[in-house]
Amino acid sequence: MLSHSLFAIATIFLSLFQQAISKPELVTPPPLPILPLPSYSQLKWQQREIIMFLHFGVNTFTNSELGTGKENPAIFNPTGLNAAQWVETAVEAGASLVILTAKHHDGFCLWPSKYTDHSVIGSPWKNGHGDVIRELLEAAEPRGVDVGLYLSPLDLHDRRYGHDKEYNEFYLAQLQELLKNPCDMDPSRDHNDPSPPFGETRREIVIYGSVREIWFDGAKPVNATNTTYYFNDWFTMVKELQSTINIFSDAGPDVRWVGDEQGFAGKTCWSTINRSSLSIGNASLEDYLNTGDPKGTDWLPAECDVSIRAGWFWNTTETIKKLSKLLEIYYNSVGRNCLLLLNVPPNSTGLISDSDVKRVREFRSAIDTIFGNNLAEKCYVKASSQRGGKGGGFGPENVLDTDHLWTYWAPRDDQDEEDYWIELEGTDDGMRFNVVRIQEAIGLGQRIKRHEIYVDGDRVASGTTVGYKKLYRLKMGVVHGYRVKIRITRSRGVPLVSSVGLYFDPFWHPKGQ
Ligand code: FUL
Repeated sequence: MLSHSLFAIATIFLSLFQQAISKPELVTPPPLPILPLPSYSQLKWQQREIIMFLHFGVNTFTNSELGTGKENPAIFNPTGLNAAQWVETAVEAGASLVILTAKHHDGFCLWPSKYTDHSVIGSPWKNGHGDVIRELLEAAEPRGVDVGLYLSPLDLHDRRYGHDKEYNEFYLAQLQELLKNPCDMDPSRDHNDPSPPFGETRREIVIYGSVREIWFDGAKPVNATNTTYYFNDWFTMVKELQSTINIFSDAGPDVRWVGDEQGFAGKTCWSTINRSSLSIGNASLEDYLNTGDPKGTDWLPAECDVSIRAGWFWNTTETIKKLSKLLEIYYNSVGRNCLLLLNVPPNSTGLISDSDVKRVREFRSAIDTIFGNNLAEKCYVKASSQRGGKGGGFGPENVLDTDHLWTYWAPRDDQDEEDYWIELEGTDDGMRFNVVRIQEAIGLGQRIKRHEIYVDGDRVASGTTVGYKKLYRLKMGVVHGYRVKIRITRSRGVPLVSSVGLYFDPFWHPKGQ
């Protein structure tokens, strides 16, 4: 009898215990990622969307795109140089990073490098005491704008170019000058604040602080002496000096070239690619760079570099791209899962010309107008299924919040679903729009391979990759409808959609509309 009671009490305790430990299982965890994944710095980079390039140097004073290396440093005299004006222009463009040509192919250095005389030291500007990099860093820091540097591997001036060991030593020395962190020089400094003093003493010690991107250009003109670049040494040194920096080159390792200088990514554009198939300065790879590779083992997103003018350097004759061209570039770069690196070159006075500033303002204001009113926000949203059921944290309503990375709609992955879809239903009046935005939760890998968009049952657009951001300007122009359905028909694993938007773009007039 006693043993029966003891058994009953033990059973009650066991079931209470089981209930207690089963509770946490109610919260459904996120799905497994699909590799490769972005690094922390690559994710930060991706969210910048627009960054600004500043091509500036002796070419600015010779109306030339490609210097010879024989320019006299005395021609460099930007008497009105105002880096704060460059930074302000970047802010007006909505760019949070500016990348300056510290040295272009002609070898002239915009900082007082102690390894060469071919620099601002030999220029009348500030009597040879100037330092453009320091001025840019000092102007950018208070405005919360980050700085990146372009250090051309090709150097048409230096006599060591063509002698592999000597040139690579020289190049690495310049990288160390540019990327050494003040905290490492003075342990008493706060490591979380690697800010000024910048460029402390001319030629003695030049220390700049945080640099967010370094640009290794792939150009090697045929008539230049062949020189082997020790890329592995360079990349390793860069990461040693600045662990969170992104390294750009044709082949990464953090950001890849998009394969053209028009600012256009491929209609299909994967952030994944096989780095082992890439090499720097290899023209036959342009198509592969443009589209990426769904089977790629490396996360290496593309940056689309393009100039607001015909050339990279300011000159006296060139015209500026029209607003409609800049918007086309935006849709074909940012709207195709890439970053837009827009070059806005300072002139020979050392200022960005008024005409360029005006166009940059128009461009930003147009983007803000187009994307300022998301009609999807007023919609009721439903989906084919949802991970963890109602209240599980992965519902379709997540595509309407402001987090475009870590909250997302996830369908169930325990069934053989043929068709994943999400549907937005507007109010009684319906919606008038001509732009659709779709974003993937890329923190868990890029997945979508094919998708289609329907308005009230009619297909209005279809495409392949989505990635961080996919933008469609509808070919038929403005549509009026009540229900917008996005079908994902092919995907690596289940698709994870982080955001959807519907907009009216007043600048989009296809076929004479
Ligand atoms: C190219 C260079 O040759 C151009 O001068 C420019 O700097 C562009 C961004 O990259 O390869």
